[in-house]
Amino acid sequence: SSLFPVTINQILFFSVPNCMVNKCAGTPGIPGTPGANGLPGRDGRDGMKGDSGPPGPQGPPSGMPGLPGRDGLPGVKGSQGEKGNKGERGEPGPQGLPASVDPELQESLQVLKHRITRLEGVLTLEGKLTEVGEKILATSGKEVNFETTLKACEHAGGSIATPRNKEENDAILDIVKQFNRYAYLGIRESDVPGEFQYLDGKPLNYTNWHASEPNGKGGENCVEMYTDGGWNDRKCNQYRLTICEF
Ligand SMILES: *[C@@H]1O[C@H](CO)[C@@H](O)[C@H](O)[C@H]1NC(C)=O
Ligand SMILES: [Ca+2]
Repeated sequence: SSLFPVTINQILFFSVPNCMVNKCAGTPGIPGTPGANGLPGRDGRDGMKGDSGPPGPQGPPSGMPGLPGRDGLPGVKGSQGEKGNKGERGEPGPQGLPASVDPELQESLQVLKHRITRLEGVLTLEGKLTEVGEKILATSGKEVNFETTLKACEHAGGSIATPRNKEENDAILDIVKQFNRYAYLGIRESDVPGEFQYLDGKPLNYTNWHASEPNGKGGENCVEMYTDGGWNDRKCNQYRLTICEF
């Protein structure tokens, strides 16, 4: 803005003709002093938009809460809970066929029978099992007293061998001979000396006493089988071959 007055002066100085009037000779005058500064000019056009500034500080937590964020990743599986109470009994199922006409059941029975027959064959072959009528006889091969024999047979789910006829006596005898050991029988002296009975107190309907036996007269309360199949009354504390019936 300071150029403007100078330019005006120069224009005035040089544009005034030296000889426009009658007398035009003489020396040019000294240029005048620069005029005072003019008024400020008008504002220029707006400049280019500047870059955005840094984010401002976080405001006070007074605003409304924002919308909930998205669900996070699923967590680790928890441990198993406690067992619940037993539920109520359900409705009965449809009625099945009678066992006698159920083909599946009959088939299973045949398979079982066949298996058991073969197992019995194996055990019989090894001398571990003797079948006589409805009974199965077996020995542990151990010699123990009468009380222990009773317990051992009961523990195995059977009872001490008790011959109720000649056939059963012979079957027990087979085992006695095989081990060449006497065996106690399931027979005991009753309260009447010299009178023997089964362990359930019922009277004997078969006996095979050896000659001159029983002779204990109340002093021999148990009965053992000799290796010829004959019976002898004997004290109960002897060690005899354990033979059970099932
Ligand atoms: C004795 O009775 C039983 C049944 O209690 C029977 O199995 C057995 O064969 C009978 N003995 C004799 C010799 O009749
Ligand atoms: Ca005797």
